[in-house]
Amino acid sequence: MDKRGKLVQYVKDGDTKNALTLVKELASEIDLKEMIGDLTKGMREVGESFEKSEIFLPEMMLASEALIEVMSVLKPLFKEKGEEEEKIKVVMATVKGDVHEIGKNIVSLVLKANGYEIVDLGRNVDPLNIIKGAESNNVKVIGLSALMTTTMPAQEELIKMLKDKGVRDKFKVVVGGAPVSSNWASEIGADGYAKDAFQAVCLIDSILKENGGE
Ligand code: B12
Repeated sequence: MDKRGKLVQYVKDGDTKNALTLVKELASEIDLKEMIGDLTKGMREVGESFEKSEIFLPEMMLASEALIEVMSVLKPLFKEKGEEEEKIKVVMATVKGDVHEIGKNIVSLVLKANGYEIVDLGRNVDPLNIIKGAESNNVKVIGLSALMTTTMPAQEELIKMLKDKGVRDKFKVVVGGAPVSSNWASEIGADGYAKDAFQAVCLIDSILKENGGE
């Protein structure tokens, strides 16, 4: 197994100590995009083992802690673009009832590195608070993460609320998370879906371009 494979394995095993040693060693030679792709895949495999009862909640928690630590080492490698110019603001949140935040945090990091300003509202956020956050920060885009089939409907709920309040046109709503798909996005009337953080940048860039070349 190469070093990248080993890092993913340490994370999956929740072996934070070895994962940290290795990621520090790899940090200068790492392709961030591939690394995050590998780690995301690794964590989905952790989820599959959990589902099959091969591992239990404490192991899933250890793996997520290891990934959070690894991400804190990788974070400084994401350099922010466009320091001076006025940045387009994006609100990011994990929906109500859902505490999964690693994916949202990675999407936020990668968007930041690509010139967006992120207003991170956290996890388990009530749709009304997401709308309030979007309005008060004057954002153009709302990004909603949902990691469970049971919390995906909260993405739909938010879009309905925007419509009911007559402000649907003020925001572009993009959705993501492991169980989310482009079909789901169209079904609930979202403006787009991206399967990972890097595609999220392309998606938001293109939506905003369509919308008047910003
Ligand atoms: C780590 C993890 C946890 C951690 C979360 C820690 C944290 N601080 O975030 C802990 C241990 C706390 C946890 C708890 C639970 N979990 Co959990 N968890 C996972 C696991 C293994 C990995 C998630 C993850 O971090 N992946 C790594 C990141 C990088 O990937 P990602 O989130 O998919 O994000 C990428 C893309 O999806 C995308 N993306 C993400 N968000 C967004 C948003 C936008 C706008 C866009 C464009 C893109 C985008 O970009 C990201 C980066 O490329 C998943 C398995 C899986 N299939 O994902 C289960 C999983 C999601 N959990 C599951 C369950 C059941 C639970 C619990 C209910 C367990 C329990 N009995 O308590 C609780 C949930 C409590 C709650 N109310 O939320 C189930 C959900 C099943 C379902 N109903 O659909 C899963 C699928 C595991 C399984 N197969 O059974 N979990």
